[in-house]
Amino acid sequence: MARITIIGLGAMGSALARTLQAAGHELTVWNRTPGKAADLVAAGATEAADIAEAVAASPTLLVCIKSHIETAAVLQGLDLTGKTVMDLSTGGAEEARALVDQIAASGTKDFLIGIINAYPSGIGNSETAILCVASAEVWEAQRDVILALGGASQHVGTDPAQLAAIFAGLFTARQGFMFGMISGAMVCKAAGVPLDVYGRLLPVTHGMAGNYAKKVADTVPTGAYANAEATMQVYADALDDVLRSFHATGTDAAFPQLMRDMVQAGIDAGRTTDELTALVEILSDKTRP
Ligand code: FVH
Repeated sequence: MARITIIGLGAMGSALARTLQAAGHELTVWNRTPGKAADLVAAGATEAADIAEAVAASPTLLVCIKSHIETAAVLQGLDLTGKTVMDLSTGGAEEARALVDQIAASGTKDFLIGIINAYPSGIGNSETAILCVASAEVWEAQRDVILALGGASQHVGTDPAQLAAIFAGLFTARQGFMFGMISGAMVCKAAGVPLDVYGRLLPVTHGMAGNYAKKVADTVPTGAYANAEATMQVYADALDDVLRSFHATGTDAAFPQLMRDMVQAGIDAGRTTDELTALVEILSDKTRP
């Protein structure tokens, strides 16, 4: 079992700490505001008096606070020689790179930066995924710790800036579903559809959306957009129908209108018979008028 210092005992940091403690690791914990460590200490963890003591206590530091910016501020000026620094706080590409540069200047190139795809209640579950960038060596060394926190966790590369893009890509995909459900509930509510009926029907459409991940994987990497099962024009027509329903019920149509505007770019580019996924190519084209 490993000696690990957990820095940050908010909702997520506490869940990480509880899970690693239950897995038998020897924990030192620190939180900026005192008073959040009582249960962990009662179960055997040591509470550090300050950040310097917390860093000195273990070879592995696991930080989960507000963002990479606060992580950099907390670790500023500390000697990190011989340490592995794992930051599971969120942040953008620039901040992730700046953090890695700062900890390298503080004595260690051994970093792991991870994105937690779960709420605190999901920590320790087999289906929870923490997506990590780290060197192959650091991933191998820390893999068991990360897998204890999320059984579906993966090593996705070595560049901290790319992790921020992966987060942006996955978060956007997920939020598209969530905001879609919210917009969908609005149009149904305005039309008098019982919302328990709408709620029960959502899995029907989510099945199709889930399968779309395969369509993206089959077409985007290769550019095989021809022979579409449902063409760009089909989506344009369907979205026109959807917009008519939103307008007829006086429902805010901003979300379906955004999708319709994106499809229009494909139509304007003359790609009416291509798969919708061709929009990745069309909308990424910086020379597009
Ligand atoms: N909670 C969730 O569902 C999401 C799931 C996905 C990943 N996020 C990220 O996890 C990081 C921590 O989030 P959290 O849920 O633990 O957040 P809080 O409960 O609000 O606790 C915040 C902790 O951060 C500490 N903190 C804030 N600013 C500083 C600072 N300048 N210096 C040191 N520590 C700081 C705060 O300390 P305190 O206010 O108790 O003194 C808490 O420990 C986050 O990146 C999410 O995006 C969670």
